[in-house]
Amino acid sequence: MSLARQTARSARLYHAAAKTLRREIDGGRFAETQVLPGERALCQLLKVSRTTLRRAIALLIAEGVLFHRHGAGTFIHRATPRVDQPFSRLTSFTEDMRLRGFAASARDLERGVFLPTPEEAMMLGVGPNERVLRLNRLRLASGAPMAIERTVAPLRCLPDWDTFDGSFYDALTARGFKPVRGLQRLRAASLSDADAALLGVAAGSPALYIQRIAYLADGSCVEYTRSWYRADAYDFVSELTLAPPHRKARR
Ligand code: 16G
Repeated sequence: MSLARQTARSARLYHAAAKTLRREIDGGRFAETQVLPGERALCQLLKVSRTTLRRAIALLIAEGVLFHRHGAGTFIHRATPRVDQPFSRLTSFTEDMRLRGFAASARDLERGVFLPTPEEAMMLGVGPNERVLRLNRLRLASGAPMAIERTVAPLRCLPDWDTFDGSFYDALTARGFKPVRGLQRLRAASLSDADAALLGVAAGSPALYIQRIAYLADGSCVEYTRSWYRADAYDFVSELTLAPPHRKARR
């Protein structure tokens, strides 16, 4: 192979490796840590040689995706996105993040089919013997952990619960179960040690705890979700209007 062709081939290889590594970072593969894994693990993951990996890393450092701290290793540059979230629109996490230019992703913490707890049955309006899907996920925006969502939904709305990927709302909509109305309440909470670790913040950090019940057009309930949003990443914003004036009752 001529020298020019060899150089072009190696450039293609490390650009492709850099692209894959960036996609993995955005998809949340290394969400729980800021330190990039060691060379050996990365070579295995990307199926490239050390030389290609080092060049890919150099490229991502030049692009500001990674940074090097002398003596400490290579780190992922992860500015926590700060998001203004309207409080009165029924949107999905994926949609919210897309609108703000972030790539939404999810990491399953638990996914399975269960009988509902009495609280879940009550919230969903299902009988104690109707099976429900339980879906607990860490939600990420361009690789940065933003929220933990614990969802239950009637299994009949998502019978292929074990194979769907990506947006829960998109999956429901594609199966004819589009959520069209929701009820939501929010309060302050502090994160448990385990949830704080998943979100990459100190134990006991504040969170916005949100409960959402969403309904289908026929009035039946399609999800009951409890979410813990990082308090340092979210501002919930709502529009205020004057209450309609009270009318005097006619005699
Ligand atoms: C939002 C909802 C959550 C819903 C999820 C679906 C809040 C507080 N919660 O995060 O109830 O299950 O979106 O997102 O807004 P997905 O379609 O991206 O999976």
